[in-house]
Amino acid sequence: MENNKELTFPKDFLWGAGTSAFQVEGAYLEDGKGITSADLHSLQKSDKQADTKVSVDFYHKYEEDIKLMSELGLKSYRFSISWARIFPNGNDRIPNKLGVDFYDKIINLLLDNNIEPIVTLYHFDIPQNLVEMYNGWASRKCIDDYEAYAKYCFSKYGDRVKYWITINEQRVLAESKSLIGFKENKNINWESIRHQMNHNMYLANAKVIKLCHKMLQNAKIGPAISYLTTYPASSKPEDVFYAKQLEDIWSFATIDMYCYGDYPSYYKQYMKECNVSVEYDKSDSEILKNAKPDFIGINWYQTATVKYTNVLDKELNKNNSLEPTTILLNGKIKIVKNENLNYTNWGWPIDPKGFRIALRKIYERYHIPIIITENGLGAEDTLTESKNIHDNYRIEFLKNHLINVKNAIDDGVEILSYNYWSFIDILSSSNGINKRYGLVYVDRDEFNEKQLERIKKDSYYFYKDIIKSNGFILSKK
Ligand code: BGP
Repeated sequence: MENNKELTFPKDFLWGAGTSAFQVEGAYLEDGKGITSADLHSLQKSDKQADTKVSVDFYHKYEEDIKLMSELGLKSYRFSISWARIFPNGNDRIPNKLGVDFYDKIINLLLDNNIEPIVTLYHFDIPQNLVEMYNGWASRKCIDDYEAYAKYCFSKYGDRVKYWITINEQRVLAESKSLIGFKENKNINWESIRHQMNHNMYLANAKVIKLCHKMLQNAKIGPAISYLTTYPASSKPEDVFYAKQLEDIWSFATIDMYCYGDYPSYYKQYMKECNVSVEYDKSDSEILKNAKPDFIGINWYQTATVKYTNVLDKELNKNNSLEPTTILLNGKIKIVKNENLNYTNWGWPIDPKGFRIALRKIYERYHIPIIITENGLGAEDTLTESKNIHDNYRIEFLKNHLINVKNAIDDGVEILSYNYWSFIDILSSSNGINKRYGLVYVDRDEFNEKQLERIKKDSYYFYKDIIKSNGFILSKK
């Protein structure tokens, strides 16, 4: 481990943890909530893994869970509001009171426990009715409905919520038909419409940032992106170029659009290569250029090692992890194993030094504050007879990644908050409950909910000590 200088973090650093509505709440149709694309995405796999019907039932257990957050000493909790709890059909004239009250209680309880709410407005779960009505983000109507939803949330919770996240990982959404909500239609080509959906989400993000700045002078708002940092498989120029190209196309083009309000030329070139284009006019350009995020939310898990192959095989590997053999960028590249790194049993490399590289790259390119909105380890945990979880692997992950967060801060990167993913075991977007991320274990398995008992893992106690010492104990490890 690198020699650790003083590891005390900035005094007002927000030590946090995160979840998202569809992955933690359950009660998927309770108290008036409408069904969402994320519900359907999860219900499609109900025969293989847990789904959003119950998940870990935060909807009924939030008081117990927020008490656990308080005991942990959290300074922030990143969670999402489910659009369909507020407006069950996505664009109802009257909000759903029981849904509105639920988030009111969450926010009040967090603040009573000195925990800063960091609220994501949209985390993969568009109300399905909007997909049925106009194919969701394929239509510009979705921009208006999302803006109306955001305006309601700002008016209702803006007196207490200071940190807002517009959209979680829109580029990832625009690659997943089932998560984004898309109705197959023989007249619509997915490859081209998904770029238009992404464009409409850029417009929605910009309009809601502008609205937030107008309505809530003291709030900070920004998007959260999935940032896959890349390495070239060798010093061969084509490996180096395509490692850059993947990072640019998948991550920097998105942040370029958020921060500068236009597609960078390399992205326009890429769209030409893909024979796709997006319809946008002068008014779009003005909207996009006039909305600047106050921070960038970074969801960071791994690095990818990129090899130029130029094979035409577009076979993406099946279980949605970037394991070797993943072919991307129109068959030009392959993600290969990095012999210098260990891997999780879901094929994700563990690369804490890569985290420091990632944070430096983002900050030195955009020079705006960062909130780490997600960083964590999905693993199969074992509950012992004496009801303990000795997750030393997660403690190692947390320790080494936080040391590199501090190194990045010492390098000059402005980081406002670190939100470990996830506070409590949640539904993985792709792999059910057994891909456990939580600091708190939930005693259920894929098909048997049991009592959903909450059990603190060893990593919970480790993180608690880190928070208590404001990171100082990391230098003693
Ligand atoms: C991010 C999502 C999170 C979470 C995380 C882990 O893309 O924002 O919601 O799902 O990935 O990925 P997974 O759940 O597939 O293990």
